[in-house]
Amino acid sequence: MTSNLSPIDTAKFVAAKRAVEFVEDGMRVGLGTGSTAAWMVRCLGERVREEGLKVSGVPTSTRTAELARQVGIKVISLDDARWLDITIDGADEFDGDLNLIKGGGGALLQEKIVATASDLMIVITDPSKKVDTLGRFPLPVEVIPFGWQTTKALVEETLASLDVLGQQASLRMNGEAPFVTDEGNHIIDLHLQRIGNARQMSMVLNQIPGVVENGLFIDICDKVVIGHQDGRVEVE
Ligand code: ABF
Repeated sequence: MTSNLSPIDTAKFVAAKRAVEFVEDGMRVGLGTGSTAAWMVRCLGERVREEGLKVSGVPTSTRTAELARQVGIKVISLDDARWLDITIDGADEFDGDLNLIKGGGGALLQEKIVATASDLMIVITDPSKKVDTLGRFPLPVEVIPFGWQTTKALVEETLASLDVLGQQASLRMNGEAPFVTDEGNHIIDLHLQRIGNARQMSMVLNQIPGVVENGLFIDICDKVVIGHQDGRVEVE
């Protein structure tokens, strides 16, 4: 599984491998989305096949569900599981308080529901995603398609009153058409540079009609496992 890995894939792989050591027999596991999380699904699948580990996985996207089935992980819905023992997922940014920006892959809604329903939420990452203050990565905001331009205008108006540096908002595209999430929604990416008060930003955004959820994960993550390109792993 790991021969000839690029340095960046080595970093993702070693973080994923370390994180799946937290999974124990019988656990219900939230399975994240993205390239780092895909390594975690493969590593967990390996434990299922080679050690006979028994787990039920709740995927956070259709792509993760497909990969989990391919590698032999039993897939169940969150409604079947109700509550999860652990979730392991990637992130786009994390700060010193383990607050996150997620959703660059477009799966933030299911990711946030699943992470919030978990006793332990572990983020796997490489060191490049650590920041002093969140906001360098564009903040994704999931909106329903109905009236999205009005919702975007309301979001822009709201930004003007918050502690941020940039204020540009753009509809995420997939080629010529708007990007569509697993729930049939669109994503507006906010180019803020620096989010002074992430908790306030998250609460204010979610009060705007038409906004379904935003990519700020505040007080949700418990641990960050950082993989390095030389194979070292740190746990924060
Ligand atoms: C998911 O995948 C997201 O929340 C985040 O946007 C993205 C990170 O992707 P990658 O691991 O490919 O950098 O975890």
